[in-house]
Amino acid sequence: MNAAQTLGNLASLLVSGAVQVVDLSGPLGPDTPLLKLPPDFAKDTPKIEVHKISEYDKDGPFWAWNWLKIGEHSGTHFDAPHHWITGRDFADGFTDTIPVQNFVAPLNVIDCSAEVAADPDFLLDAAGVKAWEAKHGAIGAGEWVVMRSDWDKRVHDEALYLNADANGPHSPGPTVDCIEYILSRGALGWGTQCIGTDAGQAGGMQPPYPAHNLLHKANRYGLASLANLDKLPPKGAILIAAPLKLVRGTGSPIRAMALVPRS
Ligand code: 23J
Ligand code: MN
Repeated sequence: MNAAQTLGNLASLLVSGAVQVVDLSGPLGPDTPLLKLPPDFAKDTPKIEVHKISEYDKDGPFWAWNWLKIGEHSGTHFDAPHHWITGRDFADGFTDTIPVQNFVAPLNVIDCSAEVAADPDFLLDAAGVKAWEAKHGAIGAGEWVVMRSDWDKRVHDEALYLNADANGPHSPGPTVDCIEYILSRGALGWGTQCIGTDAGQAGGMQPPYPAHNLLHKANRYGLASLANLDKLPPKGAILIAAPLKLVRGTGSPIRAMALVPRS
């Protein structure tokens, strides 16, 4: 089947509802949980602010609109290569220069929800990814790999979502060899349902924050705070995840969504 026919079929399937669109973004507003870095780094992303300009009143009798104060790395968001020092030199590593073809791609969903329920510091390693591939099929070049942890069920409560104690945050993520392995398969990027692409304890890994370090060194991308991965098949979905075209942006909130066959 040629591309035009296939796209035409997809159009029909979207209109009929045989292909459904699943919302993979969490709510974005003043209550959205935000990353808190260790105290040696004083600056964090400020809370989101929504400022009303008018709402059918003296400042705008017929119109409602707001202005926003919002960090690039807030809520469900995209990490661009320039976010990390290892990715600093890619001309196409900013939100406005990444080729848009990369914003629509096949999605592999690795379900770690049972492991994470038993241990919030659970780490997915390369052996775990290979075991998943043996069951569900190989991860192909140009495809996203995301870790399902069901951590989005905590997002209504920042303390529950960050899950920090005196030893720092406790949330799941990838090992160094996990990221090395998916990059060796040609993955487009790595996503999680937690505040960042790395595990809560990843500052102590070698290299520190390996998802950030290795993905962006390879000019690849990250996704954080994804929602509703429990509504997706392990393989077969198509992810649409596009950052705002922020000039020299290092990341951006996204409305992430997946195309899935109706079950
Ligand atoms: C800055 C420093 C460390 C981390 C992060 C940002 C993120 O997780 C992020 O949002 O990219 S770990
Ligand atoms: Mn980020």
